[in-house]
Amino acid sequence: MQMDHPVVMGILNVTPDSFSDGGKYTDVEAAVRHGIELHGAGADIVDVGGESTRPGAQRVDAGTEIARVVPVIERLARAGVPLSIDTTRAEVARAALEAGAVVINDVSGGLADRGMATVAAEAGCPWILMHWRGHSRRMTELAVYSDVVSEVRAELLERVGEALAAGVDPAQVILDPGLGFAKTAEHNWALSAHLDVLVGLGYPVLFGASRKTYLGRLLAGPDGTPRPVEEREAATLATSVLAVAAGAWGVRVHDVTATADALAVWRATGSPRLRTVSASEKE
Ligand code: PMM
Repeated sequence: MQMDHPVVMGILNVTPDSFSDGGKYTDVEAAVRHGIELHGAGADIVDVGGESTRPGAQRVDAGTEIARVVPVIERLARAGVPLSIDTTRAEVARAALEAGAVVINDVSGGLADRGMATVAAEAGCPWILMHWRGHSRRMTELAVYSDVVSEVRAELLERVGEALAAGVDPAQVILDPGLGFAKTAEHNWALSAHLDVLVGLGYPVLFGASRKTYLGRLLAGPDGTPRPVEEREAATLATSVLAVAAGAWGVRVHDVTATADALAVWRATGSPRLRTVSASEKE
């Protein structure tokens, strides 16, 4: 699949309980309409998910996940929309690929279901390996690092090693720092500031900050109340442009129109790249 950098991935959660768009697209018609809208607005790929990964979320079974995503994927694929399947389950990924998805987006990087590597290797499709330490229920207690950037780098490399050993083509590997997954706001900011470390691994890097809690905290009102989810778009755009300027291959976002506009500005400015300032230069 040929996709020009930077890639815009539009988010389509077919779940009743995702933190940002939960409940909006649970009926197939509404989900298909929104997927077509995202594609029309400039999404290179639409990411369909049937299980919420927000902190503390309860898991659904594979059958429920498949029943949520497959009818939507079938219809959108028929309409010519390139699709990824956001799942940690091999069984769901397989059903989604059969229904017409062309990319696996696995927030567990293959850790949650060791069968995922076989599905990805057999399909020969791109596989997004996100940094992850455990399911949503346990995410908060797992957010412990002495050096988040080097630990995320090392843990992602382990995931890549396992994927390649299972026969996955290195050209199909895409990495993702997993903002908000077993990470505090401080961890997310450190990973954003040092995205070049992950980019330097040589694999495309996807960056997914869209509307996440740490942006709400950054923009909290004087009484400490986090900025509501629907008012985090300007901050999301800033993270997306900075990530692309730091070398990210793509961004995963809710508001595709605004993202496409912001990236048009970045392109018109000559696609500038951030220069990493080393510690010695700072002193
Ligand atoms: N974040 C969420 C879900 N899936 N996939 C990737 N690759 N990267 C992410 O950061 C990511 C993801 C959670 O956010 P959502 O509830 O808005 O989908």
